[in-house]
Amino acid sequence: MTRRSFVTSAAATAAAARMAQAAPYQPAPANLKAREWFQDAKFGLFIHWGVYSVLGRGEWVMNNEKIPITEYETLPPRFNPVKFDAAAWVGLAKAAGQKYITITSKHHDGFAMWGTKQNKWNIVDATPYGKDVLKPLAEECRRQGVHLFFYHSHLDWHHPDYYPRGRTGLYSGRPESGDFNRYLDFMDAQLTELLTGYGDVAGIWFDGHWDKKDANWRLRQTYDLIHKLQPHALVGNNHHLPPFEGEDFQMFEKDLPGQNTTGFSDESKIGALPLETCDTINVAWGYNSNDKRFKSTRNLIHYLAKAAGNNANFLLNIGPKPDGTIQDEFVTRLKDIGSWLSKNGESIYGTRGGPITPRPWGVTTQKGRTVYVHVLDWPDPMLLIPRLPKPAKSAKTLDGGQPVKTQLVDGGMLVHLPQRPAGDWNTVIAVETA
Ligand code: H79
Repeated sequence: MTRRSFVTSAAATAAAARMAQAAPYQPAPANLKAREWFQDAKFGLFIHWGVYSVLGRGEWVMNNEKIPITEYETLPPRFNPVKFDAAAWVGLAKAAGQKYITITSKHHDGFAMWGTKQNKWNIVDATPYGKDVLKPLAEECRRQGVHLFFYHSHLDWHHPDYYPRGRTGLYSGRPESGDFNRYLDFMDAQLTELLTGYGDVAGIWFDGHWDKKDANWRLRQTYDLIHKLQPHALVGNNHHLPPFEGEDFQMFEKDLPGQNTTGFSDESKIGALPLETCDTINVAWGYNSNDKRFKSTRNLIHYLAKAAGNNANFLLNIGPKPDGTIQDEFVTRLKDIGSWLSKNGESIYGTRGGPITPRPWGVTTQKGRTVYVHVLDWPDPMLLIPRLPKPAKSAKTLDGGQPVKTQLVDGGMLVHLPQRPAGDWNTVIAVETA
């Protein structure tokens, strides 16, 4: 081979490799519109529900307690959620002021909460309940005007073709063999069912990629399939990494964008896509009967405001009980947040992060010419904030409409705060600017 022909063939190989790479993802107009809707919606209900709920020790119980598949398979016969009421669940989300629901279609245990035709490891074939729960939920969401996302685990502790295995699910007792591409075909077939049998799906929320960070997940192929079936569907992936090509939003788990209190958000640099952060009301995602560490309503409202002030949505989780009911501690908190939103929602819905970046005392959001100052933690009657980009014309409290005096001073703008009742959740000052 001459030198020249070597160079030519190397260049040809490189060109072929480039051709083989997927073209840059071009979101459809419907997808771009859905992203705007998503950012305006701001607040969603996360639901972790599966056969693990029976044990009441969270959704990681199979992995954490090293339960082999043979034993774990005794759970579906005990899962009979006769009190499941889709209308009540969607009604609760609405009462909380939530605009969308993201529910586990399949968590890491691989169990499908709908009547998948791809295997028998699903609610229709393996439980005494024998009914698809995603279908009535999808119908009820449509009826009540709530958008529906599916949380879908990449990781699977039950499927024999999830092989080679990753960092988790190592005690399931599966044979040490399997065909990962066949597993991915299975997953794409399941996703096709979800995207063709349940009406409009707002998006797919992936999780578990981190189990095998370096595997070839064929992400782009799966993302393209989703966008082909429903162009508006928003794809997000909780891989704790910066967004990959083909994704439509970026999420953070138990951390505000840019924070890393969990220890696994360090590589999730904030990208250009719409943002979402998710968190729990107590600690666990799936039902955990011993978990009494409930966050206060105040804390949750603050988190919602902080998410909005960081230009992100808040997806707040509940883990319903195995009988289909939702524990009171969750219901009361959700309703209290809804009551705060009924008076202060203007400072959350349809807003974007405000002109003043998040501060120890609180955050700002904005919509049009209005800047919303969320006073989360400030005991004194005066608050000094940086000058706004445009001069303030007037200011008032959002709840009650009490006029609020603002005053330009050296070093910023003084806000004369109204008297706030003890235990006040979040006093919002709406500042009209020129
Ligand atoms: O569905 C909920 C949880 O079950 C799931 N995501 C939320 C939305 C979740 N899975 N794992 N985690 C949450 C915690 C993640 C821990 C990790 Fe790791 C640290 C992943 C990678 C580093 C655990 C430890 C898995 C591998 C090492």
